[in-house]
Amino acid sequence: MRMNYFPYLLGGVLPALSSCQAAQETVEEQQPNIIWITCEDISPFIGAFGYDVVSTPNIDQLAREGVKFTNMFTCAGVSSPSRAGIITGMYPTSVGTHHMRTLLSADQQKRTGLPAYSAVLPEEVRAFPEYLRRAGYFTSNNQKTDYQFEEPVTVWNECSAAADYSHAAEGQPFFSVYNLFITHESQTMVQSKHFEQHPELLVDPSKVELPPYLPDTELGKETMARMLSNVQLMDWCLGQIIQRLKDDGLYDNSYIFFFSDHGGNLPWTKREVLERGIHIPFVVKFPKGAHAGEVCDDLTSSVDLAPTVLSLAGVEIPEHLQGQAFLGSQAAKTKRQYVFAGRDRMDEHYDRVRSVRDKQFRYLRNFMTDRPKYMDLQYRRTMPYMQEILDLHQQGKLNEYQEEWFKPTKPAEELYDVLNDPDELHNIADDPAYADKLTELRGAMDGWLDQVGDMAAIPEKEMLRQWWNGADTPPATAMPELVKVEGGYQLTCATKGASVGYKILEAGEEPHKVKQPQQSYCMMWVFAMMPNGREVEVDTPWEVYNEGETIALQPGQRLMVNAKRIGYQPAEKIFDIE
Ligand SMILES: [Ca+2]
Repeated sequence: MRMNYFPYLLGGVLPALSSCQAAQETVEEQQPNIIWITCEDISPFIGAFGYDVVSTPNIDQLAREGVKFTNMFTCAGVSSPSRAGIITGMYPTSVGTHHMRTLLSADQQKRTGLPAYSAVLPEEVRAFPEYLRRAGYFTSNNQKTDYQFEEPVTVWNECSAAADYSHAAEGQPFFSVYNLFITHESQTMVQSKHFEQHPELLVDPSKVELPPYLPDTELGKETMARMLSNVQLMDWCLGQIIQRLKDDGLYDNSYIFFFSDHGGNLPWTKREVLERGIHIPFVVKFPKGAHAGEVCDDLTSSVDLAPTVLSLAGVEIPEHLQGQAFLGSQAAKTKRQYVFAGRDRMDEHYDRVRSVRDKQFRYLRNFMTDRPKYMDLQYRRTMPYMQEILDLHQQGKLNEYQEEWFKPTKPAEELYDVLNDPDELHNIADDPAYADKLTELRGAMDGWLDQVGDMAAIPEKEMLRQWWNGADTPPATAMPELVKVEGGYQLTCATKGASVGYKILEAGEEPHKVKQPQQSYCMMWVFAMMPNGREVEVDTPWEVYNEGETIALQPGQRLMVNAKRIGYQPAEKIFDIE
């Protein structure tokens, strides 16, 4: 049986995709500007990706003027672990950022019995924008982080609802991220009032087709139509940012990435390491219209984004990064044969699933076979459609595909032919015709787990105990020391892996905030109805301290210093210069 929920996955719809020119060329431009426009929680529900129930003219235009990547996957099907992989270039399962989420709310702490914590990353691991800053880039993030750790002050020049490329110094290259929040799962439950001019759904529920693993009901269609309406509103937001870049004369010479932080966001889609949870829309527009209109079907992973940006920026990719660059002068010589992903605790429920996918098949390994695939998450139960699915399950009204979610146990292994069965309805792990493929993918997963490790082998509380040396709170970063040298001052920090930032204050000056106009379509804009142009208070930026660097300071000036190893408590101090 063939299902064509995503029609672009079927052969013959798109021209043959054999080679990806873009990935094979080196880029001459030195320190280009790089802009990321990211959205939340969506599979490729985008016109340019063959999903024509929605109207996404701005993204479609970007895809026409750039390269469309049809095989991009995230390392997790949910925000925090996925975003941790993106910002570090490390698999979440490898460094302890795999549980959703670590910075738990007070309510979640009560339900899990866990404290809110920042993952303690290996000493060498950094949030990659810090490498760009060391190379002279201005970096800004507007504004969601959700990295599974509180980032050091050295990662972003600006991280707020006002963070914007326009604050870079004259001629300074920039890496600027804009997160568009409107397509988040929460907005499928209760739509933002931000678009009061569109009280009606922008997508006709009668036109949408629910996937076969979800019950076909009026409420289901309305929920999907609302999700798709939000995709259209997101496209409008993206269009506003593109227009600003054009008005500022930056569009033509910049790299512009568009992608979702993972897939979803209907029930049984978000949080899964299936196509519907980790396959994302992904577009890269190159400077000067290079490669316009090309389509690349190479397998790419979100863990590759950090090394790819470093490669484009001409910054040497650190050895420890687990992703591989697919663009720029340091692009990997060998293309990926597989992409990998994991699913672990979601809110108050544990699971442990690992996924490997090649260009046609997905293999899943379930470590917790004694539990259903369904997780009874309190948060998701607030979605009316989820309630309806639970009611239909109770009444025995779900079909066999839909009921699969609620079976009390799950098989140890699953295998899907995702090209011919994109909804992953038919587990062929026991089919002798696919025994060779099963053996191959099993081996690929074993190889990956051996190579990068799997922190989920350790219970979460034990992982914390080891990180925190048995204490109830994280270790503290050592207080930096200021040393007078010829020509100025140098800083040292005894904690290995600490990032050190500093600000120079004038005599008598105290740390303070400044006002900047909001330029955002992120959480505060969607949740709090904060209009753009309104002034928000933000911190003044920190400089990144490079080891061995001498800072020139005058008597009377003050040096404010902040040091932090990721996962440790920061150390902050103001030195008065005599
Ligand atoms: Ca998300």
